[in-house]
Amino acid sequence: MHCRILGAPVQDGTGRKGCEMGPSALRVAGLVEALTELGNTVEDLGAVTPESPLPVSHRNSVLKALPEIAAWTAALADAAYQASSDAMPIFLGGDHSISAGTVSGVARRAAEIGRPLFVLWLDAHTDFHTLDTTTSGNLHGVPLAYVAGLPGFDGYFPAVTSAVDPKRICTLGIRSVDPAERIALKEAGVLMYDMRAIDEHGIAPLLRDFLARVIAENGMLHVSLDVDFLDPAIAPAVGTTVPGGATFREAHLVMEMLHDSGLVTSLDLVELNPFLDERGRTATLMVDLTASLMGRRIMDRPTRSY
Ligand code: DIR
Ligand code: MN
Ligand code: MN
Ligand code: MN
Repeated sequence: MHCRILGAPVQDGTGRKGCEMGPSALRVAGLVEALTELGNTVEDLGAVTPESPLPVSHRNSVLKALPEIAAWTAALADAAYQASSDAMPIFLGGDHSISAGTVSGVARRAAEIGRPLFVLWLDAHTDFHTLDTTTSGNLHGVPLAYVAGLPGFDGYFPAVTSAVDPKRICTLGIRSVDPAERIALKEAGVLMYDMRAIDEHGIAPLLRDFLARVIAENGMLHVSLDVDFLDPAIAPAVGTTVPGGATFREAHLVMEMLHDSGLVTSLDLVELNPFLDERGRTATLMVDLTASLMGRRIMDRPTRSY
């Protein structure tokens, strides 16, 4: 696989500073080396440069850094579209607001190729607010609603040229949903597997069902991995920890199944705040999970195993 690494040092989408160090920490933790060892070719394109923020005001007065995040979204959408021409882009956040740009860019690419884009959202949160419904004002809470084409972003964020069909979105690991998101998710028909579903059924059958749908439609698959998908006990370096997250083995199993499926065409690694880390352990875990997604395994398996 040919991988293109793009840094997106964005931190204005959260209420707290530190995510701008995310790309550096992932590089220091050995991301490029891990990918190369697995036989991939890696092109590190460095950091994307945001467009100039244009002043805007919005009726929702709690919104934070709207011009800045809009400018990043425009630049990242362009960069993602370019980088996905003939390679697998890996986007290093930065907070989760970067996915407004990364996913809309790869969605434009998928539409051009003529294949449907599916999105696997690995997160404690659903990030399905609109600019009107967010009560925290943190724009890392809106990217999934934006790429799904929900109304209210027009005139603030770049126009979405190819929205992702909400029915092709699977959120997994969910354990924090705000009231307005709950309503919007249901209305849109987003597939939601919360922690209870994982506890009751196991994570493998849930993911297997979703991957079967991607295969059935010959889809492309974007994976967006938020650090807080993981349990805070193993991944403390994130501003919005929620107890009861995915275990080390559940997370690796997801990554190994994704690798075996051969379906993943782009990846976000987001919300890492190295300032909150214990000697880089969360960055190292994120790199190890990426390695599992890109083919690192304990033993070879006799059969197709997802
Ligand atoms: C909450 C928390 N739903 C909000 N969101 C996120 O602020 O909108 N935390 N994404 O990581
Ligand atoms: Mn542009
Ligand atoms: Mn998120
Ligand atoms: Mn989250």
